[in-house]
Amino acid sequence: MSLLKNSVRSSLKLVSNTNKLSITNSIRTKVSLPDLKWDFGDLEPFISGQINELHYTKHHQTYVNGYNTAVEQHAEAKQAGDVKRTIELQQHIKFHGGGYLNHCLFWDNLAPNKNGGGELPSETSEFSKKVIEQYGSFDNLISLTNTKLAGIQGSGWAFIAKNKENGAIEVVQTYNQDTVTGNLTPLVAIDAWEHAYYLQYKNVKVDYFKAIWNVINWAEASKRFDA
Ligand code: MN3
Repeated sequence: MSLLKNSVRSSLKLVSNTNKLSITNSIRTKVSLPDLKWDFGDLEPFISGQINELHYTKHHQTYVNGYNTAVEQHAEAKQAGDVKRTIELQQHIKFHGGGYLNHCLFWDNLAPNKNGGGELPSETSEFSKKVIEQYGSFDNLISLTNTKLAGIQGSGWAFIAKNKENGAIEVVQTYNQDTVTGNLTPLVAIDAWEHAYYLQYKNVKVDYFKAIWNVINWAEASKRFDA
């Protein structure tokens, strides 16, 4: 996955500083917020500009920072031989790393109507043909995804994903910031955390799940399917 080009390759140099060990970032690459391909207000009326701005500048930034910090602390704990702390920090890496990746996918999964958001992919595309073969229609695939989204108790995500082993399209639901890994390539990632909709949709999250398909970037999903 191209997102992983940003992933951290820790190259930590331990520097002995009298009694204290300190770690310097010699070649370490930190992850950072991706560029957005649209303006915060471009997804209105389906997702408000205020939500997008907070979601990107605050929430996604928190995962970026959390991941960078956890990776650094993890390296320190490992170096110090602190197994308990190493395990704890792996949970942080999983959570913040998942949050970082999922939101990168999410932003690219959305597009304003003026840029093709909501437009189904060409019927001749391999992606479209596979959706019709397996689900009968995009409406059915969307409906199944919305059912999975509505069933999330607490915070989580739903993904339309491609199983690389057999080429099948699957709908997968995860909790917290868990992402899809292994044989699954995410095609569409939808954020079902309250911060993704509450300012606009309040308690009626199913209206957010219905509305978001108006700005789904199916061209991006099709590109991921072909990759
Ligand atoms: Mn979110």
